[in-house]
Amino acid sequence: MPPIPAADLQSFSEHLQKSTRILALLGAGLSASSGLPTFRGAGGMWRTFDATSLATPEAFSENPGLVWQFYSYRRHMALKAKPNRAHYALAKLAKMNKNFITLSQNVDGLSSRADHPAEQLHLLHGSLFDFRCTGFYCNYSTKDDFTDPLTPALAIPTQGVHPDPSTDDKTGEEATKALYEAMESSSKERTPTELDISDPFVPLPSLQVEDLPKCPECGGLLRPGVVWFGEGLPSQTLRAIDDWIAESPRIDLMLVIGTSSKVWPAAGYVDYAREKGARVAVINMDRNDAPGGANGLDAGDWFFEGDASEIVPEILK
Ligand code: BV8
Ligand code: ZN
Repeated sequence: MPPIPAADLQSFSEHLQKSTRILALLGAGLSASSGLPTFRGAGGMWRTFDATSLATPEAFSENPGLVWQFYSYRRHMALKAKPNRAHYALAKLAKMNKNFITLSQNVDGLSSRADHPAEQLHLLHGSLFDFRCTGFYCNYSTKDDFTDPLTPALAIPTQGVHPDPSTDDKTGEEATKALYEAMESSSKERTPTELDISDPFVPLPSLQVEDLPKCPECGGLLRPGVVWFGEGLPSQTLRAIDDWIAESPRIDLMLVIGTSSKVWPAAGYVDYAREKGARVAVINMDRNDAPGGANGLDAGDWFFEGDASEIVPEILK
């Protein structure tokens, strides 16, 4: 990574010291160095599917088995991943400054696992580890369920052998375990974006609803507790953020880290911050993905080019 220009680092650090009200918007690029593929980079494909086409209520109602395999794969990947230095640096800043809040688009749970204070971390798009019941009259939901696999049929790899849940036949489990170990060892050599632990050319078994996670209260089908495209963001989260913004006429600094700023309404928070006087610091591998594009930054803003896991700890120290 090229060194951060000293003048930028200095002017940013001076402003950071003077800032109290700070807002951060996090995207998938923050977790890239933890080995989790981003949405729109090479990793934005899962098997032969475009990830964004599976993150919709329509995809789930059409083929819940396929969508659950997609989310089970991402849960598995997120559980294997570890928070990186940027997650920890942001958590440390939050502990030092109660007036610093973080809006994360990420559902991977890594900021929480870096001990980011929960009351200062707003998950705009939910979490891979939360569930909701799809039963019309049922309000069952659960948080922070890290079981993997959720059901035997969702064991990874999802093709080939998987234990027959209706019998106590252990051979399936042994074979899956062996496959798992073989896959684990092979995955070490592969870079994160290529890491697709289920071979895209082996058709996935079509899972029936009975293979999928069920509601313990009404027996209905559970869904991942994430916000799909076309769904509203959690109103309680939006209200908490609006209250923080309304608390004061000022926002001193906004950090925009590892996001293509293409998804709304998340991307819109930069405008709110600017309206309240914030200077904006963008950390991204690609200047074109700065809010408003390569020429979208104001005179007092910063663009730090490179890997968030290296830059964020550097500029926040
Ligand atoms: C809604 C959960 C209305 C699921 C996700 C205007 C206003 C409101 C809505 C819209 C609007 N215009 C369009 C819409 C519709 C839509 C939308 O935004 N579409 C886009 C594609 C145009 N928005 C919605 O549907 C939202 N809902 O508004 O509904 C409504 C209101 C009330 C009632 C009913 C309905 C819901 C959007 C939420 C969708 N769910 N995730 C899941 O994860 O499976 S979004 C998904 O994209 C992820 O959360 C992801 O985080 C997010 C954003 O992507 P990024 O994080 O930015 O990731 P990306 O890959 O794009 O970019 C990575 C970046 O990192 C790149 O810039 C790259 O250069 C950089 N990078 C890579 N490596 C590194 C790095 N940077 C630093 N270091 C590195 N190492
Ligand atoms: Zn239910």
